[in-house]
Amino acid sequence: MSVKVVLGKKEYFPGIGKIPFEGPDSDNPLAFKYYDENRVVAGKSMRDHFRFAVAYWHSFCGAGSDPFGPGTITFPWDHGQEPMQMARDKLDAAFEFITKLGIPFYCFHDRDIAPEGGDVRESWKNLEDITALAKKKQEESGVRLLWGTANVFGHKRYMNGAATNPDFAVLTHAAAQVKAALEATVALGGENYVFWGGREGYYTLLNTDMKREQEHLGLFLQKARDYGRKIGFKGTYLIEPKPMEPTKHQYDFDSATVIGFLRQYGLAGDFKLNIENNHATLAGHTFAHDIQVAVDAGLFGSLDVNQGDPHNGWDTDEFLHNLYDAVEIMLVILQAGGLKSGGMNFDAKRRRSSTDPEDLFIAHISSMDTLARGLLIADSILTQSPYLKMRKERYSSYDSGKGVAFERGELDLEKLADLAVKAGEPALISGKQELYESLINRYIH
Ligand code: XLS
Ligand code: NI
Ligand code: NI
Repeated sequence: MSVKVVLGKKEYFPGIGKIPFEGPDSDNPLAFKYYDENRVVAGKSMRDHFRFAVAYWHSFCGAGSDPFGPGTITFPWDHGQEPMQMARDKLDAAFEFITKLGIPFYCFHDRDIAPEGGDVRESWKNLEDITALAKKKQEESGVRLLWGTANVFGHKRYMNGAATNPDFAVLTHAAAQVKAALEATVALGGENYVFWGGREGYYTLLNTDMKREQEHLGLFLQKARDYGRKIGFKGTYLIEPKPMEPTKHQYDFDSATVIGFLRQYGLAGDFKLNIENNHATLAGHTFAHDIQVAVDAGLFGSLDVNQGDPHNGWDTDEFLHNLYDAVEIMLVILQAGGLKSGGMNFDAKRRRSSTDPEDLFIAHISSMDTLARGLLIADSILTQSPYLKMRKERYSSYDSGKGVAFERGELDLEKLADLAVKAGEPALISGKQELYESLINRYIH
């Protein structure tokens, strides 16, 4: 791809302007069909429902390499210049992309935006310098930081983990990175700060003291939380569950596991969950399930939207394009009262063979449209269909008589058993799964 220079300013995506909303009848791949940022649905604009964010690492760093071959995508901001110059060019390109797409937020790891230096101090300086530039870019464009994080899994020193590394010296380097990433997040007004486990987990129990490693993780997160609060971070800390990859057994396995961990270490007041579709499915759950688990615990924070391939078990990080998934999650999110300080971050990459610059736009547009359609359909199901009534009806035996007394905790086991003796065998009540499924499908049109 070529770079255009207009009035001394480089344009990294020439020929592509601001992405317009053209409606469902449009054939233009570079226009929104359903995502109309100002359209109000269920009392909120679409912009506010989704709080979409671009993931810096996939969109501007990952050039498509896989275990079988190197990258395929040529980034015009990467032509062998020295690392800090490349970071500055990449920042320009990123803000051009985000602004043209009309997405309100972005997310990054420290190493996505600024290169690792020769030692801790140089790495800090690099991040500080780029943070100052990013701040200007945010002010000029109105784009905001949904969350920052530290990449404490890529460098070889983290091969046995970061906060759970058996070597204390490695843990201190993770602390140095998290400290600086928290400072960058605060400087940029980040609304959340994410901890994804990275290599916090194990490959074999033979060489692993799991209890000790998890205690270290709990302590590390407490210290990180305290430092963030000390420097003025008022946002939400988020843990992102994932069951496996890179380690065989990641400690932050799924929503339920992380909720237990947060409560055990006294973190539940400051931390919530950042849930990712492809991680939930790797854990054997649906995206909707893991979101609902977090909602029910009062710990639903934010989402990494993507999807896996239903026919294999890999973390393929595809752009979410499955409408059924979108409807299912929007049903859960709408009933939960929507996203608060969280958002929907596109933790997704275009396929290795999608090498045209416009493919990065199309990938985001397609996913935003899928989710916008999911919102419209879910809203109709909730407001126009008998869905909620049907589900409530299933539990109506607890809404009167002895059922109410049970829910109030007034019936002991003996009294409950007496009721069974008196009433005899209950009539079978159908769960009606197929009826629910047909109802959802009727609204997908
Ligand atoms: C990797 C994770 C990662 C986090 C941020 O699987 O999804 O990208 O979102 O560290
Ligand atoms: Ni992921
Ligand atoms: Ni993620």
